[in-house]
Amino acid sequence: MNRKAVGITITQHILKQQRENPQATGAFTTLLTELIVAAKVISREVNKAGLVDILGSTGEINIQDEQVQKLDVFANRVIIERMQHIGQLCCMGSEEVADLIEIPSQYPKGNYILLFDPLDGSSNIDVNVSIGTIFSIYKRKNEGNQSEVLLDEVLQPGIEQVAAGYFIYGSSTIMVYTTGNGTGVHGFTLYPSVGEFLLSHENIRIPEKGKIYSVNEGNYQYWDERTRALVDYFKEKDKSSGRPYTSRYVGSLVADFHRNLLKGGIFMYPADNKDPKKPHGKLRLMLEANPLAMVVKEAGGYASDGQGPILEIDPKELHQRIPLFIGSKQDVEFAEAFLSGKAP
Ligand code: P6P
Repeated sequence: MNRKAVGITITQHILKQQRENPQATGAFTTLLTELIVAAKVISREVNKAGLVDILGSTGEINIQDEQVQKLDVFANRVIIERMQHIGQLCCMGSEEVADLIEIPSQYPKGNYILLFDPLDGSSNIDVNVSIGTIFSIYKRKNEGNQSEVLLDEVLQPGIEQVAAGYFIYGSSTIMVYTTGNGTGVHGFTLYPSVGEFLLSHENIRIPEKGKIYSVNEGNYQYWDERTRALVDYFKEKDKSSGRPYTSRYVGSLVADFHRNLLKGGIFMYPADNKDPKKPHGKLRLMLEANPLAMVVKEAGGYASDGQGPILEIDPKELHQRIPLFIGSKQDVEFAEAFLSGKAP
């Protein structure tokens, strides 16, 4: 019986990209490989969360003013503890930690900056909805500098990312990432029996135009008039433009984004006046919008804050929030034109 070959592992894929990059030193390969180990550990805990006392919240409130889930804390700790000793990072930034995370002095420093949301969508853990880890990798501006990293070295526009992607812990665990510059977007599915991520979605391209809109319509009363009109537009009946679109909203960014990346459509988290502390919406520029904007751009899509490209925004704070319109290029460009008054 001819046994099916295992297929291309993520390690083989990363090493192939390293060989194709003359400047590569192997540092990035080491970084991504260790991050993948952290994701495997998180995936194992997420998938057995219902069986052990790791469900529910810790009773604390995090920097985002949100209930901290036990798995959030676990995922954050796994990534920090695994990544801090590999000698490739000069600092880290986490959605769960207010300030930059320094590399302890006993470990060598590197030139990469790792920003991450350890477990996005964690409020869905207890109801078995897909959740995810989002990551964004930058290079330190003055490479080789062993001095402490200053925040303004980290606050780079998304266009400067050297890599970005996410892990989605759902019916299966999938890793999607890109290193930009035309290298494409690739998806790898974790085979627990092999313990490896195997190439399952080679060169993902998002449809130019979709039929899905994703937004929390419960916030309708908190949006401005233009935003309400935009969402109403996607619900109007007009065969020539394929409307009404289908509404799909999981309430877990990685799940909503991943579905639209594969099927096409637009995800929106507009600014709202629901919480005066969050006038620019709920999602974070550095830790959610930028990495997903890099992925979607490399897959042929687009990401906007409603006025212009997410990737060109000059960040002011590590936890800065931003309105997000992301997905199929035609749909997001239309939304941006509509919101900035340049379309009907
Ligand atoms: P809302 C989950 O808490 C999250 O950060 C994202 O994963 C998700 O897209 C968004 O918030 C959902 O927010 O206000 O619709 O519940």
